[in-house]
Amino acid sequence: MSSILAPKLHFRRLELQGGSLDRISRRVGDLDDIFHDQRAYAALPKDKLVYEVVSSFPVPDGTEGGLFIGITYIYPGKVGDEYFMTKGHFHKIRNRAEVYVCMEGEGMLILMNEDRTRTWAEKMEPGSVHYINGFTAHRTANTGSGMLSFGACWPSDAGHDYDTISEHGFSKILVERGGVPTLVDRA
Ligand code: PAN
Ligand code: ZN
Repeated sequence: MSSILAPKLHFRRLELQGGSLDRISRRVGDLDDIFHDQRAYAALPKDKLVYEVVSSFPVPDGTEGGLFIGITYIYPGKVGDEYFMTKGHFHKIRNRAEVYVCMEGEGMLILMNEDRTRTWAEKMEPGSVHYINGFTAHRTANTGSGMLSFGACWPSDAGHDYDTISEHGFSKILVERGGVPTLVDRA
């Protein structure tokens, strides 16, 4: 007789439970090359939390055909007029897609094609589901006054390419203009 296990990912409880979980905290000091306003960035305490990621890896990293599951929690805040956001990445294996499901808060999923000619955004709200095509860089920004939490599911062989984004950035940034999140060309 097989036992019935409680789900490890629970959207309504906003948590992953049990098993071996990987936890990453990203603080202001870890994000020195992503925000455009370097003066505002320098004024923030380096140990201030910007986001946390809790991930479950049911199969070894690099396994073809498996899936990883994670929850990202982004704190509310801004660096100058730019919202707190994730580093952003392409998948190392470029054609690997991903799904995000927003659980709480307000945010924007910022997407960019591989040759950087197009950057666009999708609004995230509780329950919204986002299909991220392969070959597409992705990052999320918290545009609200509370936490932004979302679940993610991606192929276990996708890998993360952060270097391309830390070197070149996205071609547009998401800033507040008159209280409204607005994508603008980088100066
Ligand atoms: C997500 C992201 C998570 C944190 O799980 O890894 O939101 O963003 P960064 O990895 O860009 O810091 C995902 O897209 N995984 O593939
Ligand atoms: Zn990803």
